[in-house]
Amino acid sequence: MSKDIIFITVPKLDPNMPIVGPALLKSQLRENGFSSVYMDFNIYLYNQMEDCRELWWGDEHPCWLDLDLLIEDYGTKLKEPTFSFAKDVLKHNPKWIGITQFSTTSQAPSILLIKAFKELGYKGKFVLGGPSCMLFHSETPIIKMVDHVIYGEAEESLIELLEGKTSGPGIDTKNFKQLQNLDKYPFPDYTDLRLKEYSSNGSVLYMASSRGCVRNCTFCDIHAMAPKFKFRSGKLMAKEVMHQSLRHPTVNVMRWADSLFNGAMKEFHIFLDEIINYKEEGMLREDMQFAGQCIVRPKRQCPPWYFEKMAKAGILSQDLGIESGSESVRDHMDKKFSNEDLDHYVEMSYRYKLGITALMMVGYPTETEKDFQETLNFFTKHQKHKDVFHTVILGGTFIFMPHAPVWHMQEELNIKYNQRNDWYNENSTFDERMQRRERLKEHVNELGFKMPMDVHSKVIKKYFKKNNKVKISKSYNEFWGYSGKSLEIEPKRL
Ligand code: B12
Ligand code: SF4
Repeated sequence: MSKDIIFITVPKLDPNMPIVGPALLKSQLRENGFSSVYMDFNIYLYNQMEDCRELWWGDEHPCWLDLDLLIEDYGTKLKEPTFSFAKDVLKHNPKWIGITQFSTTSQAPSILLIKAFKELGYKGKFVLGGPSCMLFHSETPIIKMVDHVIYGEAEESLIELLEGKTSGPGIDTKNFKQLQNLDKYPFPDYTDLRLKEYSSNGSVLYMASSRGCVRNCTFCDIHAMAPKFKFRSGKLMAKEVMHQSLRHPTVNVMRWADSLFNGAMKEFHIFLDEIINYKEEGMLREDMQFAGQCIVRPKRQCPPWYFEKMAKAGILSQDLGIESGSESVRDHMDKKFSNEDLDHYVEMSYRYKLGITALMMVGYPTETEKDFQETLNFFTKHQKHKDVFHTVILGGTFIFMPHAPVWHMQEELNIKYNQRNDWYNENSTFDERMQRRERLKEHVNELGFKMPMDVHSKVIKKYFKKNNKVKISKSYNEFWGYSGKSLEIEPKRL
């Protein structure tokens, strides 16, 4: 029987678990009378291309970002699995194929798939959606290959598109309507996927309980996708955990796919209380744990009992956007927490054995050498708490994201561009930022903190450094897909 739409996710995504967006859309479509299947090209390739696992190391292997590189370095290996996956999709005889653009890595593999579908004679329609569509502009190659793009949340607009509307909020326009009541929407449906195929062996699943963020950090573009912070009720979140746990008994970690899980404190406490109750009453497995991104809140909002309660409910890991050890850098970023707040957060997490994943950012435009030293000092100071840090993630070095507030501050930050189009000011050049990143990596390693495999400097040497075989002529910023052209249309909210 023909399906209305097949949702496809493409590399590069974490092979541990599927993303939640298409699973949410699947259940929402079913409630509105449309059939769909969720298929994951990312995990399919990951399992088929065992000898190319380096493509999944780190966050952004350059080949996923550039179609020519991808074809040059991996084309022969990709061809067979791409076509066989495309054939599996077409067995459903879909009217629509919908491909998630999760990050700028999604475009190149999506183009390969679209070409395969067309070669195999697919005559239906293509629609794209997902966070990185907000970076599209008139010259984005993939736009010309598809029928429609949904910008922003798609729960309502996708239904309108499938019903035959070809314009309206979010349909081929960055102007979209934000959802007002998240409690209205059904739980994500992952039943099309075989969770055992993921690297976590089916032990981790995502849940989405909020959209947007209570902060407005200068370097972040979350407000382009969700200008207002909206959240589900704590009771419903806890019910979702129960629901997924019954459907997928292998799952013992639920991850929030939220910008932060501690945005709505009242509902978060209700959630924690519900989970503690469920566990005490034997309704939920005792070893169910939770992880996700959260913010460092001011000390006065975080008494010891708050951490104790999180530990009791099973919070396993808190991904904390620490970014910098320098208060003045963080103040410019608008992170809104002091060194005292941060020290308290780390100490309390240590006391109650709540894991921390430290998300760091090197080379923010106001970061001087002295500020950078403070980041080194932060780790020295907390070496005694290192066991609580599950991992320290350095990310890349700072790049300007279109739609992020700092994009519009370039003049006041005295930002200039060199011949290669890499930014610099009196505080750092591209090379200095790379060196700082290396110094931080060495320092953190020497102090004994855990870090994931880090391929960043290898990538930079191979693709960007002078005197090496230079494959890329774009600037570092442009290469990751972040260009001012995305601002041709600034998202306006309806
Ligand atoms: C979880 C997460 C991750 C996880 C990814 C897990 C995985 N499996 O790979 C981790 C931590 C690894 C990660 C990494 C990165 N992430 Co991230 N991440 C998120 C986060 C917090 C949640 C995403 C999510 O699931 N949201 C919930 C669901 C419901 O929303 P959604 O995915 O947007 O889906 C909705 C719509 O987009 C749409 N939709 C989705 N799919 C489809 C498909 C079709 C056909 C249609 C029509 C619609 C549609 O409908 C859905 C329902 O409304 C978001 C921020 C956020 N709050 O959304 C950032 C976010 C997506 N990440 C972002 C970035 C930049 C990154 C990194 C590049 C960071 C870095 N520098 O290293 C890396 C790169 C990822 C990669 N390719 O490897 C940015 C993307 C910005 C942009 N404009 O593109 C975001 C928005 C955060 C931000 N503002 O900075 N990330
Ligand atoms: S706290 Fe995180 S998600 Fe929120 S604005 Fe800051 S960086 Fe973005």
